[in-house]
Amino acid sequence: MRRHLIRKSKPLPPHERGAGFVRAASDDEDNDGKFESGLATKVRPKTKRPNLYRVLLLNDDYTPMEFVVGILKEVFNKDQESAWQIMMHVHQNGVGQCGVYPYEVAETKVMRVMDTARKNQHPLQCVMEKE
Ligand code: TYC
Repeated sequence: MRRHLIRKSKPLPPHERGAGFVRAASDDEDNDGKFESGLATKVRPKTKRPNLYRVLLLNDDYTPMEFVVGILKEVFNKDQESAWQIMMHVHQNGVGQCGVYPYEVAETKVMRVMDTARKNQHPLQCVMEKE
C-alpha cells in the first residue's frame, strides 16, 4: 500500500489573517473555522493492471481443420463462426491470435491445447507472447 503525506499549512496567528494572508474557505475542510495542521495520511489501494499475453495458434499441414475449430470452441470459448474464421486465418497466414489473457490464464490455455493435440496425435502448436 502506498501512503501519501498530505501537509496542511500551519494555522496563522490572528494578526496575520488580514490582507495578504487571506485563506480560502475551502482550506477549512471540516468547516469549523479552524485550519487543521500536522500530517495526514491517505491510503490508496494499489490496483495494478496485469501483464497481458497473446495466445497464438500456428499452422501445420496435418492437423485437421475441424480439430482446430473444436479447440477454439472448447478452450477459447469461440462460437462456430469465429472459430472457423480464426482457423482459416491461421491456415492461410501461418499464425493467428486466439485471445489475450493474464499470464496464468494464457499458460493454462496453451497447456490445454498442447495436451489435447498430443493425445490426439496432431502436431498442432500453440504459443504465448507478451502483448
Ligand atoms: N493447415 C491445416 C490443414 O490444412 C489446418 C490447420 C489450421 C492446422 C490451423 C493448424 O493452427 C492450425 N488441415
